[in-house]
Order: sequence, then structure tokens, then C-alpha cells
Amino acid sequence: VKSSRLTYEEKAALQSHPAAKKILEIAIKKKSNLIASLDVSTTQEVLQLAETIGDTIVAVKLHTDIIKDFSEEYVIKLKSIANKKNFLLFEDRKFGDIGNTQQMQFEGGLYKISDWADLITSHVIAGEDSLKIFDSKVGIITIAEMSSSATLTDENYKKRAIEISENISNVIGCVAQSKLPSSLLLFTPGVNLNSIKDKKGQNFNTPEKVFDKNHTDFIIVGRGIYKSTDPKKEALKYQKSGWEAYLKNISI
Ligand code: 5BU
Repeated sequence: VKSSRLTYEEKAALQSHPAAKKILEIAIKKKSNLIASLDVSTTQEVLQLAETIGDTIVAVKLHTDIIKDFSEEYVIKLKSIANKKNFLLFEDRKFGDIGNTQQMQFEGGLYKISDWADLITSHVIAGEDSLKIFDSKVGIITIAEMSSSATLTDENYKKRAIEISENISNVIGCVAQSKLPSSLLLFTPGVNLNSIKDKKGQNFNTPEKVFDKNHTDFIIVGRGIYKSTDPKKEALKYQKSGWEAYLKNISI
């Protein structure tokens, strides 16, 4: 019996955007569907973690606006680690404004996200046209559904968000907490092997659950890795458990 989900090879063949092809190629090559969210506050911590766990991941997800000492030199160093270790740079900026403002936030300011990010997140709250300002090279991941308790992203919102995402050629996937009825790639944050929630509204699932239940493509792990006393060991654990969950998923 054929599994209801496609393999990464099958998905890669369907993609037209280079960032989508690339992240799937890396997944296949490294046997990893792990994205590490390095939500730390100094460039040194980001660089050190990226170097330490770089072999186990397909992308580093960043919140560049929480870094205290951002500089162009940091971007050069991070890019060089990303090239050496073969992972993408994913800025979780969650754009959520009118197109004109988002364009300035994407291209300008201190961070010049458009200069270095392979992937970015964007809300779709401002409607389809607001997403047309991102250059064609960056892979956009829209937020269709959030992981937090009592989020406003209900079924109708998710449906509309997916419709918009399908109409924009550089949207490569969505963040969501349930299956996607679409060939868009699914990215799932709120993954942790040791906790079920935090005290600030976050909900966690295991890698196995998000593959079994949602047929996700990529798991996003933050505190589960960067807060651990041995990030390398923990990243390997998530890599292995994410990959085993994927293999199980394609075999049924
Ligand atoms: P955690 O430490 O594993 O909870 O980190 C999760 C990361 O994913 C963190 O950077 C969040 O900003 C991000 N995230 C999320 O947790 N839930 C969502 O729905 C979205 C992003 Br969208």
C-alpha cells in the first residue's frame, strides 16, 4: 500500500523554487529534517551553536532582532559556517504589515535580511499583495497556524492562508500544526522531547507525533537544543528521532 505522504525525493521533484529544492536536497543528503531555532542573544552563541550542531541540521532559524551585538561581520561568519556545514539561514521575522513597510523591513534597517536570508517567515494577515514585495530568491514560509494556546489561527484562517500561499510563487511552505492539503512544505515548531508546554502559552509535541499526525516535512526545535547542557548530543537525538519518524511515515 502506498503511503499517503510523499517522500522528500518525490517532493523535491515537484518544487520550482531553488530554496525548496535545496532544503529537500540537504534533508536527503544529511538524513535530517531538523531545523534548529537558535534563540540566543549574542552573535558568539549563535556562531558557536551553528558550528557545533551544523552537521545535524538543514537550517538554522534565527530571530535576529533579539541579538545584542549584530554586525555585518557576524553575517559573513554565519554564512561561511552555513556554506561549510551545508545548511540554510532562516530568519523567522514574521512579517505582518502592508507591502510597502514589509519591503523596508526586509531590505533595510540594521539587518538587511534580503542580503543573507535563504528563508523567511511571513504572516498573511495583510492579504496577498503584501507578500509580493519579497525578492524571488528568498523562500517564503507563511504562517497558517500557530503553536500557542488559544491562537486566533482557526480553520478558516488556515484555509485562507494556504490559498494565498498557493498563489505566490516564492512561497515554499507554511508553518502549521496540522496537515497541509497541498504540495507546500510543512514546517512545525513547538517540538520537544521532554516538555508538553511552557508557562507562556507554547505547546510542544514530539517529532513522532508531528510526523504521524500531521505528515510534517521539517521539525523546528528551539529550547530543546540550545538550552541543553550538551547541544550536540541533543541535536543528534532530534535528528535521529525526526528521521526515524519520517521513515516510519513513508513506510505506512
Ligand atoms: P522553542 O524553544 O522550541 O519553543 O522555540 C520555538 C521557536 O519557533 C521560537 O523561535 C518561536 O518563535 C517559533 N515559533 C513557534 O514556536 N510557534 C509558532 O507557531 C511559530 C514560530 Br509561527
